[in-house]
Amino acid sequence: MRPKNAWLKLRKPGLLEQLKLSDFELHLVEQGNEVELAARALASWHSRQLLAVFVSLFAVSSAKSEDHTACAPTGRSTLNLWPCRGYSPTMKLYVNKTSPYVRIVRIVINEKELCDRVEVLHTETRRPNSLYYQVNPSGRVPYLLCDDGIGLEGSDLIAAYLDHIDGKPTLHMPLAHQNWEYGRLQARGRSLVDGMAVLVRELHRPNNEQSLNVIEHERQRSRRLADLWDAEIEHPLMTGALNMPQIVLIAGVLLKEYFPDVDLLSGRSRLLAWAQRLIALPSIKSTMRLNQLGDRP
Ligand SMILES: N[C@@H](CCC(=O)N[C@@H](CS)C(=O)NCC(=O)O)C(=O)O
Repeated sequence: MRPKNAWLKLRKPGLLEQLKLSDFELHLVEQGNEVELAARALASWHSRQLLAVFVSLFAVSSAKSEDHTACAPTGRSTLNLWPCRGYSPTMKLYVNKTSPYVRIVRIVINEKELCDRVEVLHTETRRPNSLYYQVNPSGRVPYLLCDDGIGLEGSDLIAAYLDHIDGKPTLHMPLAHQNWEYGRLQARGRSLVDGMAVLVRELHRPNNEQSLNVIEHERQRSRRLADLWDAEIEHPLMTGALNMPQIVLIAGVLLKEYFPDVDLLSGRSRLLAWAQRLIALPSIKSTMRLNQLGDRP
């Protein structure tokens, strides 16, 4: 079989029809799975994929596939999300160790039982001339390289993509009129995470480069927002089935795993009790280093 035919079937079926193929070639093209596999293998020659492989192998510091056993079973049955039967995954998720945005995506991957379909690759952000910038020019993580070579940036988009991949989103609610509450809570959680990300970045710059104004501004913002959450954490959307507002907020709270100086839980007993309930969930626990918060109310 000329491999081009398999590619055409997937990408340009109209063109394929115009080709003169032998019966044998037609049989192969019509066979389905094998053809899709061949087409996928060819599609993987897409330059970004090649580059990604290169970066994974040579450039990304401590590049190694994450141990997939870290994926937490949630008890839900696994659905066949992939158009191609028997096809092994090629989605790649670029991460660093500490990012709350990465944690958001990793919780979603666990919840959706997609661990064996997403390869997790560690990179080091904010490094001059990193080869990672050739995979994702913004240099940010998380970054999801889909199997067709399209890259998605932004934890909100990646989480939505992965939640919808099976056509049965469980973590997102459509922003219809009655769901403004859901949108409001998610935005407030993001507001907290965004501020804390700025705070920890500033705190970990060399002393002579730190801005005390920024640090103080973000510290005060995070305290105000944490107080608000402590008062509102028993909202039904924050205590019911796991959803994006909860995932975003817990990712902010869990920043303290790596940065103890941004603790939101001490002295906020409701928020602490809520966080303790959430970290008991396998999909969240498995993203943690220590599996505990170590706080007193
Ligand atoms: N809004 C983005 C934020 C992503 C982001 O800022 N990630 C940080 C890590 S916490 C990063 O990659 N920083 C590297 C850099 O700024 O070069 C998201 O939701 O994913």
